[in-house]
Amino acid sequence: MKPALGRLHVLTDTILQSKYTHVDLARMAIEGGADTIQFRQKNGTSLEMFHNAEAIIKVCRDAGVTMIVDDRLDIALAVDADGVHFGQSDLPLPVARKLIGDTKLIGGSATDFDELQKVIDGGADYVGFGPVFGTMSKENPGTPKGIDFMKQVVAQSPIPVVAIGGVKLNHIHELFSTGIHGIAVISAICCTENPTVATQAFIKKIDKF
Ligand code: TZP
Ligand code: MG
Repeated sequence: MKPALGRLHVLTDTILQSKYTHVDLARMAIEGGADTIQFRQKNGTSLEMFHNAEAIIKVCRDAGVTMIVDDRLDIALAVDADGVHFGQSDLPLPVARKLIGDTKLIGGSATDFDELQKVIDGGADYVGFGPVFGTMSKENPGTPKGIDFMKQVVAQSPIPVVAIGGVKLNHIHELFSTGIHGIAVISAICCTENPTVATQAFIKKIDKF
């Protein structure tokens, strides 16, 4: 059986903030109730990434939380992560599937319907769709799609939709009302004084759905 795809994916980030390490963020988010951690390290050496991923997978395993690695299939394989998340310019999804196997999760990012179709056709287990709202956390994120657009995405998608981009606490109700499976968050959790408390607040609202 594949690992569970959580409803609150916390993406670790040490570029937008430097108070907490990737591992700190994973630990704090899990303490707050996050059910999926996406290790997302955009710079540094492969060795650093490996060590970070090793520490995070341990924390996740101890807590029974799903751990996905962004971009780097090699790191995901090296630590036996639960899955990998790819953008449209990463390896083709069927190639990733061949390498990582059927027992792991593959997520693919999409910003429009063409990209959504590619993610579906590529055999992904879920799509990360966005940006739903304005975000400063990614270079060239594309135009914010808004709630009505997300309803259409959910209607078109045979695989679970994880909404990403500028998601804040006050969006939870209308966002989950579209039928999305979950959300993925960076700044509203990682860039707060206390990521554990921020995660708790998200989980409390998500749990109502
Ligand atoms: N992909 C689309 S928007 C985004 C990514 C990785 C950034 C999400 O970060 P934030 O801070 O939750 O807007
Ligand atoms: Mg990527």
